Amino acid sequence: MLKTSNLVFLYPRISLDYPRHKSWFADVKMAPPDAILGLTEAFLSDKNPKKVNLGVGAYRDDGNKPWVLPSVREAEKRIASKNMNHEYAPINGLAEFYNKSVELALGKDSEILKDKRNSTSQCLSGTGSLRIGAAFLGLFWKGERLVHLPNPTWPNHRPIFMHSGLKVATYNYYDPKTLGLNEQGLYESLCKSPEKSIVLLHACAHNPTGVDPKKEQWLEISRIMKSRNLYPFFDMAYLGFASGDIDKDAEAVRIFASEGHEFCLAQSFAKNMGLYGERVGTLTIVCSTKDEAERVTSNVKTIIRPMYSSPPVYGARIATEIFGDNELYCMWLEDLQTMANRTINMRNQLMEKLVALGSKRSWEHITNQIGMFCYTGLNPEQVERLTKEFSIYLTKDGRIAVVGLSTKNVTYVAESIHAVTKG
Ligand code: IK2
Repeated sequence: MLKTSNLVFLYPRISLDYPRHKSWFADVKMAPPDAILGLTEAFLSDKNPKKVNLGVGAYRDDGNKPWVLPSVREAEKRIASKNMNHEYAPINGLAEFYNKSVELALGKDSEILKDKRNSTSQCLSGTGSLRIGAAFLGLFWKGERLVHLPNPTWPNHRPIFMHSGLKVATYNYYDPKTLGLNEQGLYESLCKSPEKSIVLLHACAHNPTGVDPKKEQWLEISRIMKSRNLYPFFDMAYLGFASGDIDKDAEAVRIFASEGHEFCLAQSFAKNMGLYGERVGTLTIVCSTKDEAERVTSNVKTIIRPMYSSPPVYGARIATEIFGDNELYCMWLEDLQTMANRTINMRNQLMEKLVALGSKRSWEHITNQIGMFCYTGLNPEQVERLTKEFSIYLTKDGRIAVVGLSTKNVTYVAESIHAVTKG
């Protein structure tokens, strides 16, 4: 048996006054706060009772509270009554979930799905699905191919692709003069992209601009990309959330599918099911044959396994419950409508109030844009004034999360925007 005196003999250098190692990380510099999530921290420490958080894209009800969808609540009850176990999911997740997820995006009649040409895996929400997709492309195309991101885009896209060893460039997308799509610029950029480049496309409700191409424009984008031999990577974070109609929001992806493209598709159920923290999503890689899709999946698994082994099951079970029961599915479609309608209503109210206040600017883009965000066109100085003088938090590029507006704060927000933009 070991005595204290023996311990001193075995570990002679342990004593209370033994100096700690100086530091392994003394030279590490403070990293900048996240451009979006950092705003919430600043908002929380603000003492102004009128403060408004229009930074992060998370849906709020009219009382400015997070909203748990009634369909999700009901699915949770049903799951609880099943006394399920907590075993590991397979490496690429729950098949029942990911098969339904991709069906939602591509449609029930999808030829790709009939031919089983899809490699689909459950991943960690939209970000995780993009990250695994980027890692897969990086595995084969690192150092060879460029990824083209729209200018502007969701700030996380750049590091996601760069972490996978892919080089990143941008293509024209938004026109600050018209506050709309830079259609010609977009086509020109695509025509100039080196062949075989990867092109990141927002499937619907472009973040941050809320500006989406129309059907004819998607057809033209598809035509150019095919002729230039460019590889599409769709980011679908807002399916059903943008318009309240799944088929409408899936239009761009379905056009590319029917035009014969092979592509990557990252789906998120954060916004459309309100499952933000549950990290529910899928990555689909469309292939040319079933056999190729199986080989692709085997490689995707080799990326997931050393990263996080397998995805969490709870959120995917909720989604599966909703997909698998007609009554619950219809409830979810209504929930989508509720969120989309409240968002559209807030856009209308903000615009009407700015007009009623006598603003000389045109604010039509507020209602022309779609989805969770409005790209207001406010400049960095105006944004700074909104935050400093009025405690309204938004990203530096002038993006506001429309879902943070409510009947209680929309007048205050309109008055504050008017105050910093008049004169
Ligand atoms: N892709 C896009 C375009 C997104 O907008 C998001 C969600 N962003 O929300 C935060 C914000 O901009 O305020 C994602 C992907 C990823 O979403 P998640 O990983 O939460 O599913």
